[in-house]
Amino acid sequence: MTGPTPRDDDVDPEDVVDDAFDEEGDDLVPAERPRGPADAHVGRGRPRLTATEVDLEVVRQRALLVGTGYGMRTVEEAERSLDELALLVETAGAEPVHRELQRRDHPDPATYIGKGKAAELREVADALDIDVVVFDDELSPAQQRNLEQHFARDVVDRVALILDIFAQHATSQEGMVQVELAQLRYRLPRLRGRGRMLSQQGAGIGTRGPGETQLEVDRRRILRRVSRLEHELEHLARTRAQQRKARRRRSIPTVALVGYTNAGKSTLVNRCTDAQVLVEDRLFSTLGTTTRRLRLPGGETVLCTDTVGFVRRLPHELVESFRSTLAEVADADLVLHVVDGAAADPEGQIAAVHAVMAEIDADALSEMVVVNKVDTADPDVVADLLARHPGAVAVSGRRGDGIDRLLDAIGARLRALVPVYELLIPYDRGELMAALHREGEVLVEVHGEAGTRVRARLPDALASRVGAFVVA
Ligand SMILES: Nc1nc2c(ncn2[C@@H]2O[C@H](COP(=O)(O)OP(=O)(O)OP(=O)(O)O)[C@@H](O)[C@H]2O)c(=O)[nH]1
Ligand SMILES: [Mg+2]
Repeated sequence: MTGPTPRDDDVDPEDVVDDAFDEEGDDLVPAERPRGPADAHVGRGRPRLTATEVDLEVVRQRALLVGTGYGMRTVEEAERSLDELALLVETAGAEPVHRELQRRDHPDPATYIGKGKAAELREVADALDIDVVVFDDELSPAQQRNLEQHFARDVVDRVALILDIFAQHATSQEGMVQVELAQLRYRLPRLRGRGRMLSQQGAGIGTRGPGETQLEVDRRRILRRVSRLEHELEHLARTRAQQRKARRRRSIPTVALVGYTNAGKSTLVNRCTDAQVLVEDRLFSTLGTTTRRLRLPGGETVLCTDTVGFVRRLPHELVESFRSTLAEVADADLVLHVVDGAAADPEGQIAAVHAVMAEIDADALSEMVVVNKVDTADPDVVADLLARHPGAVAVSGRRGDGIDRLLDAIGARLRALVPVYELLIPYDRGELMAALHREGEVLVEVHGEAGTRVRARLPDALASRVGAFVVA
């Protein structure tokens, strides 16, 4: 790993001199190296190609996109979903060559799109020299198998595509374990029929018991690997939980940025702190988490966490595997929900994010909607979003509009979250008064006969320490 040495999370906040401060060693920014199309074959020691050779790394796979808009109400919604699928395909490194939207209320159990449509698309695939057929909907293992036979090509569904993107982009140790686990969980029920292929990749002599089929051997091997990865992840999750506990003890409020992928979360974190998180105009630039210290205009310090973006129908396997990363969100004091105001359907993206939040039990958190990209968004759309989401703030992470207002709003929201207590502190407990000033926010202080009457906002840890002096 390159880059600065990660600092111990347990350090006293006062000891941290600069504002930048990475909590997860393996999420250090330089580890996420910049990527680009030309990057695919750089640094692999690949010899120069001769004129007759073709570098398959450079020739992009040609993809045929198929959607049915199953479960969607309108054609527009189905079209948008296909647009997004095209972006996902590009992000995965393939080229969307042709798209086909076939409205269907009930998927065909054997082929999803039905025999007739499948035959028609086979011709299209042959004519356009297609390498891979990508379905926008989730296919059952049997459907996928049937379709692969029918097309005589790879058939991939949205879930597999997203898993593939995550696998390509994960750079942190935790991220890689999480993605592999999600892929194995996805593959397990799809093993049948592919069993032989998998086995040939690595089964050694003597691994097969008497009477045991290839499929059972594969299953067993994958299950073993799954349990190893789960174990590893548990260990990493424990470390993370300890870091969070330490943070709680220090009672530094945490703010987590969530939002649809490409909404501009990393841009905002970079703008508000001096973080240098990778920003790119593509889906899933960020897969780990980066936590930075942020000083608000009121002088308070908060920790600000940037993390992985969400997408419609994020595979359940991924949410499951990314639970420990997403726990950073579930544990935050305030969620900044970044919305791309220039997106085709911002409200749809908000709903998709809320669906994932509910899956990780983070839907009860205090949330502030941040409408981003006001520099390019339609002002009417922005006004609409602000009206629909009370307390929302409009900003441009790129240009800097509205950032001061955003920081003020964060401060106000966090202050409102901390309960106010009335206390009577005896004069001989000067150390408690000092703690109230240091760790809480003293609103009123009146010196009386029995001691000092204080009204103050106190974080939980401090409130329990001075609990004996609380009056009515
Ligand atoms: N016009 C405009 N573009 C922006 C703004 N903020 C971010 N962007 C662009 O939007 C793209 C995505 O930005 P990121 O900050 O990487 O988005 P993200 O939400 O972190 O995305 P993921 O990590 O992929 O989920 C980049 O091309 C940014 O330059 C903005 O205020 N205005
Ligand atoms: Mg990002």
